[in-house]
Amino acid sequence: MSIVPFKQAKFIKSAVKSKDYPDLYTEDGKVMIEVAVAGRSNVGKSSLLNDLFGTRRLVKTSSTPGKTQIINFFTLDEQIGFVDLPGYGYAKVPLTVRKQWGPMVEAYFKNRPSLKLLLLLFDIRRVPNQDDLHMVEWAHYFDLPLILVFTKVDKVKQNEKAANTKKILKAFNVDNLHYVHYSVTKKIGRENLIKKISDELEGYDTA
Ligand SMILES: Nc1nc2c(ncn2[C@@H]2O[C@H](COP(=O)(O)OP(=O)(O)OP(=O)(O)O)[C@@H](O)[C@H]2O)c(=O)[nH]1
Ligand SMILES: [Mg+2]
Repeated sequence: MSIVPFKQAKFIKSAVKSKDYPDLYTEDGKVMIEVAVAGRSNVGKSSLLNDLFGTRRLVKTSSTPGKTQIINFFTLDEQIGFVDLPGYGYAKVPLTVRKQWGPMVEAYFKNRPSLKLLLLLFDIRRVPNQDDLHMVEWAHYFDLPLILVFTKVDKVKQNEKAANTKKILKAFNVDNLHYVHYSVTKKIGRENLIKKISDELEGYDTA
């Protein structure tokens, strides 16, 4: 069972600095719990959010990596906040913007007590790099539960999917890492991810 219907998503605002983050409350006045989506540039963060929300263009996607450079806040069913974090690791993004990324994301983790879950997206065809490992370390440092989402699984064959999964989990070197395989194009993983998110957030006072 899902804790919310996953039906009605809204874009709230974009922000860089913590003073500009929105104060999000549920209808009955409780602080909304929040889920953030992180991962390398072009991994499919914005596409996954649209897929989860059942929207096509609410979250802006692009075939040009580095599209999302700011923190974008959404609400789902007036109950859960969702955040599309800017992707990391794209060399063609201007240096000034890349320099801003670390402090921006770190400040978000630090200054957002309502943040209760991180979805870390990872392309099933890649191997984790320093930035990816750093992201996992941050989640641990900030005591943030983490779900690893393998994206674009439509791009690999079944046996490759299994082999890559094993290899990537080993590289992340974290015990009991929850993970889900996902494909927006082939419609794989949505139900499973919703279930995992719901399980993770169930203890919090939402609905
Ligand atoms: N084949 C395939 N392509 C996908 C999938 N998900 C996303 N893509 C494509 O990957 C590209 C990047 O998707 P985005 O959702 O914009 O990626 P992002 O992580 O938000 O990128 P930044 O905002 O630049 O960090 C787009 O061309 C998408 O159509 C998937 O499941 N399968
Ligand atoms: Mg994006």
